[in-house]
Amino acid sequence: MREIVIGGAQLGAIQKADTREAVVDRMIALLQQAKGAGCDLVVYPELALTTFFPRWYIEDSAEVDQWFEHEMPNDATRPLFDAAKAANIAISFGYAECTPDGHHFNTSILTDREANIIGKYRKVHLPGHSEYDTERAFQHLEKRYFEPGDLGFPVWRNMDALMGMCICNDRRWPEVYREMGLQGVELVMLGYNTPSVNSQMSDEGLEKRLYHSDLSMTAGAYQNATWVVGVAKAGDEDGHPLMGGSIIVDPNGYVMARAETEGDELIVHACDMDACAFGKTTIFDFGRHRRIEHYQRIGTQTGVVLPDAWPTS
Ligand code: CDT
Repeated sequence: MREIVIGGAQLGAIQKADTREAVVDRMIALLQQAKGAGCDLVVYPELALTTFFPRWYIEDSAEVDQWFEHEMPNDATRPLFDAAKAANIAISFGYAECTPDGHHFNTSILTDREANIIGKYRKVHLPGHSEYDTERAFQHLEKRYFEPGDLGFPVWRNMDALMGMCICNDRRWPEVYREMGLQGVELVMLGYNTPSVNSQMSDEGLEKRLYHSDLSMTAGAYQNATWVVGVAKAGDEDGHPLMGGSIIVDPNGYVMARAETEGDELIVHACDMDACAFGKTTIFDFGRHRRIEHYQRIGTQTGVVLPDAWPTS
């Protein structure tokens, strides 16, 4: 048995005016709770250090820059790294990254139990739009503030397991899990900021949005025989509600732990990485069963190409 006790550290709302330091204090409080619960690894949400700023249309690049981190760790986040090292707990969290040469990514990092960063992922599927959209009830400007990730979907060896990351909207795309599944992934960690309402369909209920989130993660887990840990930033951020629904999913697609609130909340499960082996060596033994000669479109075609026109009779 290769057991990793995993904590999903859901964060409640972060207001525009909240400082990084105040958020890091909340993250450390969850880390201490996780230590008490025996956790080996704690997963925090997407853009964990700030409000979900892509809802705001900003033209001034200096104003945009305030949401980005130029190094990691930095002065604001070092106390979290120090606390994680002292607790001997590996962590993963998301933040807005500005690289030394000025590129902007929606990024997640993964550490080992000594707080060394051993993995970095940059969000590939950026939802939303890049210009102000008058048709929407609120803005979702990820395509304005970020470039698509340039690192693919790597999988790292950490804590005697094979670990990968993705971020929020990525969780809805089966290609993401399969890219990692093809590297033998046993644990996919992801954070999200998902608005509780659909900016383009006001009558869509929260229940449906939670279902789609669950559906995506449970299917990804089952079809790749991997654990999936999905962690929300939730709650009302300056009048804009984000849904909760953080879950830990086992390699059969069952939800083993689920957040009950939309606030700061820790969910915990003891995850046996060896539980991935059965699915990976039977129904989803990729080496024996995949038929890549029939999958050409997946790697070469982005949008839909319809078959030939209907026959005319
Ligand atoms: N952060 C993020 O990726 N959120 C998206 C909302 C999409 S609506 C434009 C999500 O898929 O949850």
